[in-house]
Amino acid sequence: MEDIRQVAEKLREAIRTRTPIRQVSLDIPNFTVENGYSVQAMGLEIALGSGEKLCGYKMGLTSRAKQRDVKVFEPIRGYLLASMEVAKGSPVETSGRIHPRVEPEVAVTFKAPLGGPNVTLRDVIAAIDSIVPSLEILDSRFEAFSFKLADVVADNTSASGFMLGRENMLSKISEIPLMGVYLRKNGEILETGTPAAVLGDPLLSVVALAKQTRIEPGMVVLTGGITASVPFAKGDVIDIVWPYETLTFRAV
Ligand code: OOG
Ligand code: MG
Repeated sequence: MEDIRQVAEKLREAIRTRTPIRQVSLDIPNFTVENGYSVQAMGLEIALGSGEKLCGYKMGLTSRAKQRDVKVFEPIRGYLLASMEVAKGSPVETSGRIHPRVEPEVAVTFKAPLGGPNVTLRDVIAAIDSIVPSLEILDSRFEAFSFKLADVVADNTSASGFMLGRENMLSKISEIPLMGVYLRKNGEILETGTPAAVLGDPLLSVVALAKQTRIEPGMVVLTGGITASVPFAKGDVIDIVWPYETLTFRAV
């Protein structure tokens, strides 16, 4: 489809100008999920061409809570750029974003390459460097944060930012699915959840990803939101509280 580059450039322009666009599927009625992944790949190519660095991948819509959140009921994958990372404790910029949201996730970093159609949970565990609490910042480039499956895939799964904790939970690997997490906005608890919400175990999300994509040593993978995402605006303070670490930021 010759519109692929055009759609990718429109999405990039939406990020640059902080102006939401119409859902692609409204204007291209036969826009498929496969077309969405082609747009996503083109977007990555354009980003790399302008000096951005790929630092990992993300899975999305891997929990029922998230699927209900955006009314799309299938897991999706996207990519992470180094420029998306916000250092732990740093403020999160709202000025470059359209309608940001935040969600708690489990993140995994890798010390060995991983990938292939027969990857197992055992292979994933052998390749892991660390498992850390994290949060993802989403910012759909579509009007009203509203999209179909193919649209959100094209839009790199709404990826906009992420923050990693420092507390490696690898030694507690079997406890992770039942480790509680809650999200506070300005002191008020808005969401609570457990990582088991993500496919029973967030590491199964990595298995699914590794079957589709090669993960390189040093990369980070976000396994998918555990709860629904929470919108935030300038001045808000967000805390994501885990048993071993709290991630906090102020939106500026
Ligand atoms: C789509 C991205 C989903 C997750 O963790 O489920 C996602 C969205 O909610 O805009 O990142
Ligand atoms: Mg997410």
